[in-house]
Amino acid sequence: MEDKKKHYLETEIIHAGYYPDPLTRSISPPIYQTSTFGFESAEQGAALFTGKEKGFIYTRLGNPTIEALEKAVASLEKGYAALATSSGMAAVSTVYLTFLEKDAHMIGTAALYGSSRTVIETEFNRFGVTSDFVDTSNLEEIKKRIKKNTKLLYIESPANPTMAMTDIQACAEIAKQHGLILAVDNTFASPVLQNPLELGADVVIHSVTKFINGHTDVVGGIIISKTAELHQRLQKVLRLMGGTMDPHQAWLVLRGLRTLYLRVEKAQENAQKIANWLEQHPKVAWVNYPGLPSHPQYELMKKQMKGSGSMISFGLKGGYQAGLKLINNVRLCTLAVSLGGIETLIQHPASMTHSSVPKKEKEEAGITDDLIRLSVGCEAYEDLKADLEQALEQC
Ligand code: LCS
Repeated sequence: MEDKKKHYLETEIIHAGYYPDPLTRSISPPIYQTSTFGFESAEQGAALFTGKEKGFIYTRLGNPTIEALEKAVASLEKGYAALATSSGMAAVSTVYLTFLEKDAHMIGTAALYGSSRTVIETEFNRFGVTSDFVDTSNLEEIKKRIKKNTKLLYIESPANPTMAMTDIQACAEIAKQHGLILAVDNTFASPVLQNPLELGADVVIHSVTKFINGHTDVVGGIIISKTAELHQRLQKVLRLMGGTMDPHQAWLVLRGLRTLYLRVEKAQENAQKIANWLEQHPKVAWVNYPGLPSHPQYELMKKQMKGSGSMISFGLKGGYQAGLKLINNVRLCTLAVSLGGIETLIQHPASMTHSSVPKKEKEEAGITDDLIRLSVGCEAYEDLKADLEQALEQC
């Protein structure tokens, strides 16, 4: 039986979306590794397809293991329902395909994850979609760009990799006034630190590759909708386009999810200490971390987030060349893209995660050549600090 009582978030993360298996009472949900489900009769098959009867048909259309993950994340994000996808980009593209149409216009955060921007500018543009990627921290920039054909306001907060934040509640008001869908990529915060649907967003997406899975061993995504109507529109597109998740992938993500609270808490504690230390370091020119009072939106972080997370971007006084030396000399931190795992990763966005964005647009978005991005993991702070210190000595 599902326990309907409201629990603390730590408890919810461990139990959400799981009903003990009725056959065996197994604690871990079974992996229904099947592409299809048999029908009891021709009549039942037809009833399942029309929706008169509820049940599973074919894994692209739904699967119990995938559904367990979807229910868990929908509950953590306080949404109506969720749709798990094969990658974070499948979640992003499904949102674009659902809410944009031929000749539609969208407004997005300039410092989006590189591919979330590039797919609009180089693929959706082939169907007449136009876009303005602006500094969404500045609400006037958004208001200025709204046109008759604007359909979607798509924001990332904190943004990858600048850590710039956007006022989600204020964006929800703008979206409501102009009849736009507000979609928020909540990957950097995770559902532990921020719930955009509660702040008025319509749709939330995550690359579950990052914090939700947390173990750097799965690629996946998820879309959470505020209402049944939005969920059904997204579900129709996802099922037709086929970017659905696989049951084994869903099981791994669900396993990772159960420790999300512990991981976010530990990584955030490390990140705050590292950001404080880096800010004082003589070789460091600047640090962008929402938990530092020097962050331009420190007050906004306190208003809309429950914590400042574990992503940091910073630049060295020696600029680009010094940054490359730093990332080439770390030993415990790993030079790799991706983020939100238990291990600390470091990378250079301008030449790696955001290399698909043209240089001029990158600079306008604050993705400068000296910017180094650090995804702080769950190791001992002292070990991380010692590693960064020895690498900084060589810069
Ligand atoms: N949204 C955000 C904020 C991301 O950071 C990423 C990937 C995606 C969506 C796409 O998710 P995926 O398809 O990769 O699961 N970000 C990456 C990054 O910063 N480094 O490597 C991938």
